Formats: sequence, C-alpha cells, structure tokens
Amino acid sequence: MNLVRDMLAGNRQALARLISKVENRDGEVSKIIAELYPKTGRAQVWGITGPPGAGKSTLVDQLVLQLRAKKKRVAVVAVDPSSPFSGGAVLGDRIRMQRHAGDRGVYIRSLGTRGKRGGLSHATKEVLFILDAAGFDIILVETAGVGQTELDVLNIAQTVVVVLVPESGDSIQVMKAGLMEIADVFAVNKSDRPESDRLVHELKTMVGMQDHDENTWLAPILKTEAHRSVGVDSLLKSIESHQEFTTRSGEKQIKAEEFILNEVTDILSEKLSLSLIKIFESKDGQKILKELYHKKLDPYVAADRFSKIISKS
Ligand SMILES: Nc1nc2c(ncn2[C@@H]2O[C@H](COP(=O)(O)OP(=O)(O)OP(=O)(O)O)[C@@H](O)[C@H]2O)c(=O)[nH]1
Ligand SMILES: [Mg+2]
Repeated sequence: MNLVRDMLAGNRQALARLISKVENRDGEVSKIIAELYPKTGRAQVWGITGPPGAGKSTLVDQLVLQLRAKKKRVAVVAVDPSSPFSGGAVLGDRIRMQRHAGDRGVYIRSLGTRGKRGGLSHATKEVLFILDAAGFDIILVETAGVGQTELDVLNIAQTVVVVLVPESGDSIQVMKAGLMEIADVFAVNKSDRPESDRLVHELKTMVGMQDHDENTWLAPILKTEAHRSVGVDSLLKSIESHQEFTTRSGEKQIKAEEFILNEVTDILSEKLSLSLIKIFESKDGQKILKELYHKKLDPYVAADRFSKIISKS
C-alpha cells in the first residue's frame, strides 16, 4: 500500500497514518516529505492563539462553517504541547466539531508531544506539508498558551489571529506574552461581557503606538461572540485582507522561504544532535570529555575538537 498515493487520491485513513508517522518521527518521514514537497505551496496557514478558554475552538468552528459555505477545503490542527495524546481532538472540541464529521471538505486533527520535547514545531511543519499536498485550501492551527513551542508553531502561520477576552487581563499582559509582535489580527471574543470595550480601546492605542507608515499592516481589532457567530464574518474579512496584503507586499514569499529554511534547520539540528550523542559515546569523545571534566580542556577547546570530529565524519 502506497500511503502517499492513497492520500493524494483522497483516502482519509492514509492521510491520518501519514500524519501519525510524522508525529512519531518514523524512519520513513524523509521519503514521505520527498514525495510530497513538490506538491506543496498552495495552502494558506492561519494560526489561532490566545489564553485557555478564550473561545479559540468555538471561533475555529465558526470559521470552518463560513469557509465551507465558500466551498473552501479546510483542515484544523490543534497543537497542544502539554498533551501526550493525539490522533483526535480533545473531548470538548470533538463534540463541538462533530457537525463537520461527515464533511469530506473538513479534516480535524490534534497534535501532542508524545513525550518528545522540542520536536513539536518540526512535526507540525511537516504535518502542514501533508495537508497542503492533500489539497486543503486553508489550514487553521489552534495553539493555547504562550510558551516557546507555541510561538515557534505560530511562526509557521502566514496570518496569526490572537484571541483575547475581557477577563484575560489588560494589554500590558498581551505585550509581556509577546503576542503584540505576532498578532496580525486581534479578536476580542466574549464581547457580550462588560469590559470588552475597554480592552478594544487599549489594544487600539497599543497598535497605534507602533512605528508605522502607509506600507505597514496594523493589526485590526474585531469584536466577536463566537458562540453566537457574531462578528465572525468581519474577522474572516480581516484575515483575508491580511493574506492579500502579504501577497502584495512580498511578505508571503519571504515567509514561505523562512518556512523552508526553518525546516532544513530542524532537520540539520536533529541530525547534528544524533551524531553528537554518538561522538560523545565514542572512544575519542570519552577521552575529550574526561579531559574536560578534569579541567585539562576548557569547554571552547573541547567544542573545537568535537566539531573537528564532526567535519571529518
Ligand atoms: N459568553 C461567551 N462564551 C463564549 C464565547 N465564545 C466561546 N464561549 C464559551 O467559552 C468556553 C470556552 O470556549 P473554547 O472555544 O473551548 O475556548 P478555547 O480557547 O478553545 O479553549 P482551550 O482550547 O481550552 O484553550 C465554551 O464554553 C464556549 O461556549 C463568547 O463569545 N461569549
Ligand atoms: Mg480549544
């Protein structure tokens, strides 16, 4: 059975198995990517982030509905660095997303860490290759929280929507969490609650304070009530405007090149750390380490010796 061929022919099971292989860092990943890479480059990747419980999944669900009405094929990837589980959306999301279950134009998948640190953003990138090659027009990547993994994952997205709620704190916290730099669009969700106008006002002030001229994209701030589908159409329009803007400005092409460079960097670091472990365990490596521990070598000289061994191997 050729998984890639079956996946390209629209087989869902093949798609799920390919994603699991990437997630588990299966030995066949390089072969899979080699087959798929030429078929990538069409999908738009939208990142959706924000504090836990802000309404990200509810918004994603609504966006999927609206995109389906426009006949777009949509994939949703929920990235949860804290979760070792994967293969299906977490319970609440699964119930919410059930309405898309019979729809062949929608694919929903969660990605967890499977006990491996650092590899999640690499795996996510490769999952995006698969979904892109599978012909999805738009891939929505939902991440919660604001750790380094989440920021790495969001770096992959062409457009990032930061979802905030009145009770998630003020704009100072937004700045601290590094969300200001990554936000292309702000959604102030649960705008049925009091205090949402204050948050909108604060965000407007903050966005307006950024250095900008007529060629700068200033993140628009949209009020939404995801559970009642209020404001979702305007949010969608803002995301689409941002996509058009980055295409016109050339930013999209730069991002695409960064994405590939990141992928190659990830592959190289994976390879390097594996060969480093081997060298540390080798006879020569053990000798260098011993001298280092006994202060006969300093760390820089030791590193030089190791890099000489690597360049010879
Ligand atoms: N009042 C109100 N509740 C909302 C709104 N949007 C979503 N909710 C509710 O907020 C709760 C959390 O929504 P989710 O969509 O699961 O939030 P999330 O950001 O995906 O949560 P995590 O993935 O756990 O971080 C649910 O009970 C939603 O029904 C809104 O606009 N107003
Ligand atoms: Mg969620």
